[in-house]
Amino acid sequence: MSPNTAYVDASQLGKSRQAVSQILETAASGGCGTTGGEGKASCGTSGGPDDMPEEIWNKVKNHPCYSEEAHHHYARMHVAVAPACNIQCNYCNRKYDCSNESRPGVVSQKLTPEQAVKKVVAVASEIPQMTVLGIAGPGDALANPKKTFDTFRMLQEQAPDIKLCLSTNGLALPELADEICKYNIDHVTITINMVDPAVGEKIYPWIFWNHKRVTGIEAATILHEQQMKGLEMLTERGVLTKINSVLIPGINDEHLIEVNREVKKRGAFLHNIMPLISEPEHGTVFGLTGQRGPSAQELKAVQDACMGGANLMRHCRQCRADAVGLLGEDRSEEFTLDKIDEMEVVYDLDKRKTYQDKVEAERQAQHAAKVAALAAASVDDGVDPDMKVLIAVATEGHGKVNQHFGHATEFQIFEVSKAQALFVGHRRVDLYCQGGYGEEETLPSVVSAINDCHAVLVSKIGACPRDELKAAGIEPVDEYAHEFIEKAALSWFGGYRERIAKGLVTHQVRGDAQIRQGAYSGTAEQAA
Ligand code: CLF
Ligand code: SF4
Repeated sequence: MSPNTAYVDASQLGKSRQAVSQILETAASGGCGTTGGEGKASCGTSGGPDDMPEEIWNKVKNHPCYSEEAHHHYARMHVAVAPACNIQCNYCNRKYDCSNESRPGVVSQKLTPEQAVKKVVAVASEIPQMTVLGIAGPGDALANPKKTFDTFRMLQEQAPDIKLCLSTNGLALPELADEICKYNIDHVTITINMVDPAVGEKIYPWIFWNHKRVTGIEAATILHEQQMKGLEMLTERGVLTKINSVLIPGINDEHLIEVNREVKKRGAFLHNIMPLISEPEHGTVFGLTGQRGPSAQELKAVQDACMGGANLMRHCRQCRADAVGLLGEDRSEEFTLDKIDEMEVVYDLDKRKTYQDKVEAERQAQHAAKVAALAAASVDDGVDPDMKVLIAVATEGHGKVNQHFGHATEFQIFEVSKAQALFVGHRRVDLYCQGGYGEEETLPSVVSAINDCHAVLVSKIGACPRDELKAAGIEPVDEYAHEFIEKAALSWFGGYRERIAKGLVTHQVRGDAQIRQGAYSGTAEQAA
């Protein structure tokens, strides 16, 4: 077995390689990556105050989903006040959380608006960097308008510094666009998987419209028209919109390039292309009919093909409808209703502001370190100037390499070149360290999740995983412990290039990696 393909299911990767080349061909022959569209070129979500008007910067700078940089430092929470839905998606099983905006397989504690507000205030007093409240299911926020808007209205009165955010499939959006503005909801996510009803028909078996169930192409056409109209109305009203699209190989993979172009035309601020989750045990139509999700490189190929179109979000964690904490961590179990009842809740606006000022200083230090590292990387070293590699990073937040290999339940993936250290995604993994000893059986799945990376940056790593990673062709690196991620990644890359220049290593292109579904998460395990 070649180190570059170790642990990856070959039949799966055969399909994915073909798909990746096809996607790249589509993009090269006129996809949004090459033709652009209206407005400025994509800068991803790593944009800073110099890339956008001040008013927009103020809306996104501490929203962990709308700013990639912010997601290392600021947290969000969801409250599950919206159980009903007005459509059916083939990737959703109503017994589970919304697969668009939540990790499936985890049942939420549904809340009344009053309970929800109490919970938000409790979380905000414990987690001062929690800046955003989202309503993202477990059904559709706008199919439950009274509960959704009551929650936002009451929260605004009690905690005016928290940003309000909602997620919807868009069917009821045009009728509620003005209501959204009334409550100062600055951020709305619309899940748009198609702009062609013929594609939509394969994703949505029915919608509930004008008090009756509508199916087939008619259902997909109505949904499409409502989504486009809703997006345009929000743009006209100055609400920032993010489009979530679920990438379903063979159904809408290449089509998402057109979706990107169309939503950009209508003013979408961000486009978040997420992998389909279709484990058979979730009982979804796609799960039961064997529809596979994309590989890591297929997902990246579609995202790359959309560069130049609507700005891309690549740091989504497909979180559950009652998630609490930084993206990628989940503290919802600390804030169940019975625990909140026992907490002493003090909502101190000044304390929150002081803490957030500290976070902002840390974030600026991270940004400055990145700028300095990029300047150092620009020196000509005689190695291919266009070379790019992927690097996996173990982090607990604060933008630093600060997690032990064995404690990671996900790795952040950065694409590093002389010109940038760009966050391009994350990979969930099974926890390797099981209370003091390494779980050898999980190592192959970890390697498989980061198999397309050249190195993994960690704060510490044991001898056994170190050897296994090396055998798979992935370099374990612990010399940048507690340094800022981009600086560490660029420094490692500089050293790697130096070794190539000296003939100590030969650069090899890596293989594909698997997107791990249903990997360990404390909450999911407890709920099971
Ligand atoms: Fe929640 Fe969504 Fe608002 Fe974020 S999530 S409603 S925009 S506050 Fe974020 Fe979670 Fe991805 Fe959603 S990581 S699933 S994109
Ligand atoms: Fe499920 Fe969300 Fe689709 Fe409704 S919109 S069917 S809750 S995934």
